[in-house]
Amino acid sequence: MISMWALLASSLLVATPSFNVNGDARLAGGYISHPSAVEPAGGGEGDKRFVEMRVRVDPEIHFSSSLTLHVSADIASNIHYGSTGFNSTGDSVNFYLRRAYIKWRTPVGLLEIGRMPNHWGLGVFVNSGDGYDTPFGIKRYGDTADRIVFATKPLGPESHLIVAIGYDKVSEERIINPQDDADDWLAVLFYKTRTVETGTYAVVRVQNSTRTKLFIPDFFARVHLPGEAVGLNTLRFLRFETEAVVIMGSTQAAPSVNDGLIKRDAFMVGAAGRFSAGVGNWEGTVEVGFASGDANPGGGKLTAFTFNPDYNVGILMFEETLAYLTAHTAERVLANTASSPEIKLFNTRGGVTNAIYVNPRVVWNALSGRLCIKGGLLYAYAPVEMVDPYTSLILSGGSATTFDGSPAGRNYGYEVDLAVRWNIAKGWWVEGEGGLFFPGDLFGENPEAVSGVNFYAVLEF
Ligand SMILES: [Ca+2]
Ligand SMILES: [Ca+2]
Repeated sequence: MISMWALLASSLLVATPSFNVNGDARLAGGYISHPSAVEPAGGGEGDKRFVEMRVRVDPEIHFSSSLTLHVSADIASNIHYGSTGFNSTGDSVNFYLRRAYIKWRTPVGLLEIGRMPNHWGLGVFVNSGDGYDTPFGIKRYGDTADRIVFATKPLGPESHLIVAIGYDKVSEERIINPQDDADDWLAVLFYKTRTVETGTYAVVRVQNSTRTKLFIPDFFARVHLPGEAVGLNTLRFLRFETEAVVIMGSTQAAPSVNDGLIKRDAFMVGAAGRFSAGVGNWEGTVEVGFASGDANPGGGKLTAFTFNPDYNVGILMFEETLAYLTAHTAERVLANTASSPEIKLFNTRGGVTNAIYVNPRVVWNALSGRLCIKGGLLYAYAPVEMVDPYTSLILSGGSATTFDGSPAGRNYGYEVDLAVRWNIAKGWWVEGEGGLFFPGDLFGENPEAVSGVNFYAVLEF
């Protein structure tokens, strides 16, 4: 231990620190129609319009070639008008220090300590919220962990296998009581070459105050093959990516309506897979995904998995409509009964839950990459009936009903999306996107179509 501190001290003293800043400034806005048919029992709030702005700076201080301090702060994050779509995260802040952590490259591995981004695989379970790589929409949340983690290559610095172990204090994750910290113990096994990345991130989560003990293994794989590798010169690349996560164990930090605090078993499954191919200026992707549901959302076993809200699928179905309806439900259940505060977990914040979906997409790049046009189709069906805890447990005394009080259904319906991006200069772009969503019986009786448009102006530096 003493030699470790001596090493740290020497790496601090050898060189003069250098400094660089990354970050972005963005303006986003949108309009979403809110027809009366897609409306929670008790009435909705009409059409949504919003304009929001954010400036984020991510400075890095390099004390030496092996020791870096990473900081991330939002210096302005404001809603000018309205709320952020149906999916209301309407907090306005002037300065918020999101992250600060050190990365120390020791002779035996990489040590990271502090408040750092939490991300794994495709971001289905934990998602840093960084960057602009979602097919539609932008990321608004971002996971952060108070963590100490050590990563090393046990088979030598030239080998492909990475092993990491770590410890987190978590406070903003789902499936814990948000009023208290939980402990996460994590282990990662990762194998990486130029064409293949694969690994498993496994978490053991403990929260004594809520008798929570969960085991969460999360598998990820990505295979990226250049066209020549498969003997097809017209093909630019072929790519396959997948993530699959299971949450199992038991907890008392569970949404409950009129049941009091009891410990529940949990078994939840989420998975996504994408197959992509690039030919000339075209890129095609077929994405499929699965999130388990819970036909008894206020009690019994915990079985609903909700994707991370920064894993965007489409523009309207999950991102806006389901987010809006589930947020309303959580608020109303809390206002009307002595239910546990974890009923808030019913609010998806835009994440995919209780769904099997198919999302084929196509991207066309023109004018040497200046113009980018994206199109997508989204169809989803629920593995179990979508039961709304407010209408079913409070208004209709236990019969399985959906958001408007009609019998619970399983068809999400389908959505058509289109986006046009103009790349003005490197890291500087504007984009407009629009969607048309034809909801199925999962949302109620004969729901009308929902339409929406968003625009983004982003400057990354
Ligand atoms: Ca249940
Ligand atoms: Ca989202």
